[in-house]
Amino acid sequence: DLNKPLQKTFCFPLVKDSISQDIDHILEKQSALAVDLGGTNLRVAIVCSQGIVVKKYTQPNPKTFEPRMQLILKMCENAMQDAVSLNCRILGVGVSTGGRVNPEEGVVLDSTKLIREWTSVDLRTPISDAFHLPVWVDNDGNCAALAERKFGHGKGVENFVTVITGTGIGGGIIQHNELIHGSTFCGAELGHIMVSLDGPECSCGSQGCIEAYASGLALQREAKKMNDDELLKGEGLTTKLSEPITAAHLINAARLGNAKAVAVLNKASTALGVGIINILHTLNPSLVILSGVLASIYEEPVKHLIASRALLPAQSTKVVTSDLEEPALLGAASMVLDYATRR
Ligand code: ADP
Ligand code: BMX
Ligand code: MG
Ligand code: CA
Ligand code: ZN
Repeated sequence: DLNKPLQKTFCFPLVKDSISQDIDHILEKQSALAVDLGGTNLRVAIVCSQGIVVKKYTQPNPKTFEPRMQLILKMCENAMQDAVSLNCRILGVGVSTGGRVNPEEGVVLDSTKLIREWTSVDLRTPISDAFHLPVWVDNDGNCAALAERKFGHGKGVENFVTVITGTGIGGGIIQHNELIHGSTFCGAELGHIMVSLDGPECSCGSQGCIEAYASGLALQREAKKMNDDELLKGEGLTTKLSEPITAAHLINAARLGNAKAVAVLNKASTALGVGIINILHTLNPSLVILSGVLASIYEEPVKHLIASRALLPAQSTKVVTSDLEEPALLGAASMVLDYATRR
């Protein structure tokens, strides 16, 4: 019966071993090891070919080079071991990282203060030496775009951009179905679109970048200032909070009607929206995909701003929030999976 599922135990005694090996092979899931290095977190995951995160490991991204390299290798080693028992066959390693990356060489060319000691770093050689696997590396925002193209709202969309909010703001551009890296691998650094001549200092060393207004770190900076000035306290709270203050505190305060918190979020949304309009007027994509922890907060204000301030033909640009859980990780995996399934 051809419709019966394959059964490992059903086989002819004489050729049992070769058949069961074949079936084991069929049942093995073609998978990728994915790594994502951000301003806060270091993540490793086993991702199978359908884009499902089978297992994920998260650690704080170490502040210096040596411990960071060691932790990457250690986390990958653990994942490689787990992949065996999960019956996942790892075809290669995909690395997503903050910073300007030369993907042809697998090298991080330079990075902002968000990831220190991360300049002229060859990631391909040590990882491929350790695991005897092919390694792909690209910028995290670019990886997020690859994930949207393969698994997300970007499927079948010829021209789209994605903006991902974490500690910083990452960007990725798909033009004619392909990533844009630019002439010196500095294209699609959308977080550093400047929307004011002065404005808050950015971790890149400049001022007025959208990242300096609207990133997780920027909102945390504002939340801390408000807490110091005793302006973060909400209903029934009379003193300063002593716990570590994050962007989430600011968002919470705004939800509770704290006018100052609302004003800070409005400014952040406006900066991001104006930045995105600049992207629309440069590339004229048909779709903008927002992702990361703050995406859903920014979606409506960004749409509103486009409707009121973009040039007429750009006003039809669709803006959506990503439905992918981990775009950068999934994009890192997609570099492996796309290569492995190429004929
Ligand atoms: P990265 O890739 O930069 O390491 P993540 O995507 O893991 O970062 O996001 C971490 C950032 O998001 C931190 O700046 C953190 O403060 C912020 N963050 C985490 N959870 C929340 C939340 N619930 N609301 C707002 N910000 C958050
Ligand atoms: C910074 C920059 C970008 C990155 C973005 C998002 C570095 C180290 N990072 O703008 O390359 O895409 O942050 O990164 O130069 P994340 O930390 O928010 O994930
Ligand atoms: Mg990130
Ligand atoms: Ca980018
Ligand atoms: Zn900047």
